[in-house]
Amino acid sequence: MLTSSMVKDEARRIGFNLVGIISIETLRTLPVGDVGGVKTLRLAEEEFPPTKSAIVLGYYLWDPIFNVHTIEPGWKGYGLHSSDEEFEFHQLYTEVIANKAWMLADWIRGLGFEAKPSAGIPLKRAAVEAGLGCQGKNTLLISTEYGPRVRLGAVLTSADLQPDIPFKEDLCRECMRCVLACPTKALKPYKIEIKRCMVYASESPESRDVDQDVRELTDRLTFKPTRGSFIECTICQEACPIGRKT
Ligand code: B12
Ligand code: SF4
Ligand code: SF4
Repeated sequence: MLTSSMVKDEARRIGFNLVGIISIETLRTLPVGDVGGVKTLRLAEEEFPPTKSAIVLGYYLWDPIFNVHTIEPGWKGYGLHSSDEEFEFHQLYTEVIANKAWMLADWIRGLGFEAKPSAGIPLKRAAVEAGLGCQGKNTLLISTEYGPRVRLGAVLTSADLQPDIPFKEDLCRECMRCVLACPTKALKPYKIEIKRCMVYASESPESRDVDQDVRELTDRLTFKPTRGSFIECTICQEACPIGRKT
């Protein structure tokens, strides 16, 4: 037998800071499809047909270096978001989450159930449904304990687990700090103009659909530790007073 509480204990032992569970019925209600040419989000069952539950996971980003992004040689000339180009890039937080999510999936498989990590479902909405927090005015998942400074992941499983209660509160209230802090004015409350986000611009160095002012601000404000790497913008995360530790 596998219970939600056993899964949560193991996820925390592996190092996840937030854990919640949603049912297949809820997974079917999450919005999927193309997100501004950046990623195509998919239904959990498309990602992993045996899915009966998703374990939604949050990992606290306790050091800015987690946001380092490196692109393998040969990338120049290809935006990361160009749909018809092959490229190889690495983000430290993605590697850490994937590694830990595989540890949880392997543990579940060892108990006789099927399980697979997924980064392809809409993770912010999944996290709200799993009770981890609300979506803030910067559109990110805001948890009471860590604010937006968490990276999200999920493990899909054939185990039929007891789901959590969705998060209903709006933690932002009158606050507007993230919206006002964004240098490129990419944010309106609860909405983002994707092509004005400096993360999109950094990941698409050759793209012509990035406005000139956004390109200039990205070049000026994005820290590049080496020729082939950059630290993704986190200004709208850092601006948030909720869950700030330092
Ligand atoms: C595409 C994408 C991007 C794109 C587009 C961003 C976006 N907001 O969509 C770009 C490249 C710009 C981007 C940038 C960043 N990203 Co990103 N990104 C994603 C990805 C792949 C999908 C996001 C998505 O679902 N977009 C679809 C849109 C429709 O969803 P939405 O923003 O939730 O829109 C809803 C709201 O606007 C809401 N809404 C609209 N009006 C209103 C009104 C009210 C009142 C309310 C309540 C809601 C509401 O309804 C919309 C539809 O549901 C996810 C990974 C994943 N698999 O989920 C990571 C993800 C969201 N990104 C993440 C992060 C951290 C970032 C960055 C900080 C970069 C960084 N340093 O890591 C920036 C932050 C920019 C920002 N403020 O959003 C994390 C977020 C973690 C968290 N705590 O939420 C994720 C989950 C990745 C991860 N594995 O952790 N990202
Ligand atoms: S990541 Fe940076 S550029 Fe993008 S919305 Fe947040 S503050 Fe603005
Ligand atoms: S900075 Fe303020 S408005 Fe933005 S997400 Fe945090 S609490 Fe909400």
